[in-house]
Amino acid sequence: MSLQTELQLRHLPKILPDDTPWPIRRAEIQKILEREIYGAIPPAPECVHAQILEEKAAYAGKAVRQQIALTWDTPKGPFTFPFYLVVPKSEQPVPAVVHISFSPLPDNDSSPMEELIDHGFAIAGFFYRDVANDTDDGFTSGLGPLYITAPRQPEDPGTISLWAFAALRVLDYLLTRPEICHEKIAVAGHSRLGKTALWAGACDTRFYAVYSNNSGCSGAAITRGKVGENVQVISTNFPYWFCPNYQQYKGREDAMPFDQHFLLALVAPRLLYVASAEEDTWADPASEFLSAVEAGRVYTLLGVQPLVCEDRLPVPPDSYPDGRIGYHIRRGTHFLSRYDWDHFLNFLIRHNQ
Ligand code: GTR
Repeated sequence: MSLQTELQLRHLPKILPDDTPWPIRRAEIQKILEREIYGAIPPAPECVHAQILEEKAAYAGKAVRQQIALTWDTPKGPFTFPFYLVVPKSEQPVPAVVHISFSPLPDNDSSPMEELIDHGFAIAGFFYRDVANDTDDGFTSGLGPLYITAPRQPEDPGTISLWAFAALRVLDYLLTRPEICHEKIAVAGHSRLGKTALWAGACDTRFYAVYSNNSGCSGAAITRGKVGENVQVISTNFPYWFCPNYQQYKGREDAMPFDQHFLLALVAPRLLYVASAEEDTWADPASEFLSAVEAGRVYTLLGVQPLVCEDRLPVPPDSYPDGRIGYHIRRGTHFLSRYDWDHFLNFLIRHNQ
């Protein structure tokens, strides 16, 4: 079946319904996603303050690794959280990736740090639970009580917006560091943190590239016709990830005035990379891929290359790095692997204008 036929079967709402200029439509789409699914990311503080807690030469002297505490004023007092920054030694400013991470450690199963810096990238990573717990605790941890007042209102942010907010603050700080190339800071995450990376990168155009790995339902994957996880399941199991309004679409995906290709389209014309895993049927590779194809309409409108791919659903080891939307599918299960990082970083290097 051709991709156009696959997409027609999904009955998606149109990203570009009429002649509305893209900047206006873009703002509308962001508002829709704020109102209906994630809640708006809180406003930026006036400034962030950084304290370098520890600094070491690392990885055979190829890089400098720092532990940094970042602080800013919230409406209810100061908030501080730690992150690490690993910068490869270089004469020139280096590109960087903000990694929203499942681990507080720079090196872990999903972050082979020496390999990442060998690609020439600095990595700034933070542990998402240092920002807000990943439990339905009534927004009593981390940033929760500082930005959300009980009872939550229909459009109040969920934890995806709070985690994304922290990524934006790391970005604020990286923009003060002379060893970092300020025009080349990307944001990346896996699974629920892939959803978070997409939302952070969609909302903040200072990120030049956005990477979602296996982000699935309410992330990259279009919801209409999706297999595996759906809105009913995700909004029941993880209501706190989203704004309360999202609950109304349980079992009513067809009533949503959006689908997830809207989220990907907000990244246009910047670099977007979506990765799937063959056995990750909960996330649904086909729905992640079709979303990337459909978001390409906006890339084409803006005069840049969308996803460049075969006219069929992907199978491993398909890898499509040529357009400004890149995609790969690998064998195996739900995981952020070395293979995934390597493909993503090589995609950025390939598009290094
Ligand atoms: C699952 C959830 C997915 C995905 C995953 C993860 O339980 O259903 O949406 O985000 O967690 O974050 O690993």
